[in-house]
Amino acid sequence: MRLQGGGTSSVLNPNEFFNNFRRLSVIYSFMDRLAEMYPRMLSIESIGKTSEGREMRIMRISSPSQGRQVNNSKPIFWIDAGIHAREWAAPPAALFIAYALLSQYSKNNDIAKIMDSFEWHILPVANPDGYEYTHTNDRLWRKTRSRNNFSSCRGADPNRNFGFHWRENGASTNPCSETYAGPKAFSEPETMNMANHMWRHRQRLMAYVALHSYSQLWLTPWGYTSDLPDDYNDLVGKARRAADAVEKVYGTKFKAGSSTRVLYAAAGGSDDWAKGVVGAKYVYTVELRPGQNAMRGFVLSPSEIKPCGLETLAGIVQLAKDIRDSGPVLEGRKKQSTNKRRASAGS
Ligand code: 0X9
Ligand code: ZN
Repeated sequence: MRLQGGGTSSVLNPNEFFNNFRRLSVIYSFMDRLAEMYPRMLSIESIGKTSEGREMRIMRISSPSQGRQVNNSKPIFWIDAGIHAREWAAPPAALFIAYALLSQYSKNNDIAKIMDSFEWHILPVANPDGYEYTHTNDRLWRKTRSRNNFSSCRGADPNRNFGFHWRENGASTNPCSETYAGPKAFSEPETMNMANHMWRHRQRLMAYVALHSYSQLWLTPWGYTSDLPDDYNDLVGKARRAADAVEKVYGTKFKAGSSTRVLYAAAGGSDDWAKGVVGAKYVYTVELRPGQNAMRGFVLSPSEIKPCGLETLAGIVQLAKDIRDSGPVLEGRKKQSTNKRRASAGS
C-alpha cells in the first residue's frame, strides 16, 4: 500500500508525518488536517481531559452512509494506543491505520469492506500527559502524571487502573512503582474518560484493540487470571490469523495467547474491562515491535515507524474481515449487555 503525499513538505503531509515521532500538538494538527482532507469520513471528538488539562481526542472514522445503512448502527471497532507513555511504536501505528482507512477506502477492496462494516473509534494517544513527559523529561516514563497524596512520586499505571478485578493481581499499592494501580479504580481521568466513552457506546462496541509495545504478541483476555474466557478459542484463532497476516508483510513473528498465560497476571487492564464489564467480544492487547529480547525495546528507530504501521495495519485488516465474516454477533450482545451493571466502573 503506497502512501499518497500531499504536495508540500510540511510535517503534516502524511508521507512526511510518519518519518519521525511527533509531539502531541503535531499529532493533533495532523488529525485536524486529515479531517479537512476527508470531511465525510472523519470527525474528531474530545473524550475529556487529562489530569494536567490536555485534551484526549479520538478519530471517528466511517465510510459515508450508503442506501439504507445508517452509520450510527454499525458495530464499533475501537483502537487505542500510547496508554503507556514510553511505548512510542503505538501512537504512530494507530495513526497509520487511521490514515490507511481514509486514504485507501476508494482504492482497496479490503479497506472498503471493513470501512463499510464498522465505525472506527481511534484514540492515538491515550496518555497525553505521560507522552509529553517522555519528550521533555524522561524518555522511559510509563504512567500518567497525576499527583499522589502522601508521596512525591507522580502518576498511576493506567493499565492497572480500570475497574474490573482492580488491584487483585500484578499491581502495586506503592505510588512510586511503575505498576501503581492508583488509589482507587478510575482514579485517573484518562482511564475514566476512556471507560465513559466505551460505556456510552457499549451496545455497539464489537472489537477493542489496545496497542502497546514491545514483545510482538497478540494477547487475549484474561489478564487478571489464568482462567480463559468462554470464547477463548474463537479469540485466539482470530489472533493467530491476524499474527499470520502481520508476518506476511516483513516476516515479523508474533505469538498469540492469553495475557496471563503468555506474559503475567496483571489486573485492572483496559482489555479485561472492555470484555468483562462492557461486554465487547473481540478484545486484544497487541505488543508491537521489537521482539522481547530487544535491548532498548521502547526506543524504536524512526525508520521503523512506517514498517511497523504497515504490518500492524495488515493484522487489523485481517481481524476486522474475520470478525465481519463471523456474522452478526451484535444482536446477541445488545440483549446481554443492556442490563449489566457497571458494578466496578467507579461512578
Ligand atoms: O503490563 C501491561 O500493562 C502490558 N504490557 S506492557 O509491557 N505494554 O506494559 C500487558 C497488558 C496485558 N493485559 C492485561 N494484563 N490485562
Ligand atoms: Zn504497555
